[in-house]
Amino acid sequence: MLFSNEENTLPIAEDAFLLKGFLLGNGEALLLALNQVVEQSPFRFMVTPGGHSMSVAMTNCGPWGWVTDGQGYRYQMSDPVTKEAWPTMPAIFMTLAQEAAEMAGFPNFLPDACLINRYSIGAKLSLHQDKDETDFSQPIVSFSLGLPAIFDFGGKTREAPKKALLLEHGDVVVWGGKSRLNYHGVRSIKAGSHPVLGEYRINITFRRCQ
Ligand code: MD3
Ligand code: FE
Repeated sequence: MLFSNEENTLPIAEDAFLLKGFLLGNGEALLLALNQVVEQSPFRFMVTPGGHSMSVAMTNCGPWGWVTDGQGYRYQMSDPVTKEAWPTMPAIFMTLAQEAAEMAGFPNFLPDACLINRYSIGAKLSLHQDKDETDFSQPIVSFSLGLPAIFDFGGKTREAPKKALLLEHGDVVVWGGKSRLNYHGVRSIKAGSHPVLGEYRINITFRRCQ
């Protein structure tokens, strides 16, 4: 049975929910689909507009992909490495993202972008806001797989107090409405090994960017 009760839907903040273990049972199918995406558009270390190489390796699937380079942060329809369209979003990604969004109170989520982040041990994502999208009424859905991470969930300003959240293999978070522009970041991944993903954490985020 696909997990469908409410006792694992944990409120984090206004309009933000942690769906604990939501992906368990679909792990293998998700990883198979992920491998097909990565075969077509491999993980790469993008460069920030300031010239720093990110510690998180990234790729995308779906119509639009998030990229950063010397020109800035943006969504684009072609992969700058392959010069081709991004791989199609696997049906299992779309289905699970929509089910999760619906559980969190966003019944009409239709993502057009899917960013895949790969963290090796020591990789981190500094505190930031997600604001390269056009419609902030749409939520962001995030899948966590592999090694655990401590996620810092902040407020509307960089200085606002932060709540630390443990994100583990199989967890999904849905962020929308009043939480959509909150600052957030991922602390440096601790050494460890996951039975399926080894020394990696994978995070897959679904967004409506256009
Ligand atoms: C909270 N990724 O790719 S997504 C990102 O674990 C990113 O790789 C994180 O932040 C990761 O931009 C976690 C969780 C997330 C996404 C959007 C948010 C949290 C958010 C927007 C508002 C508040
Ligand atoms: Fe983010």
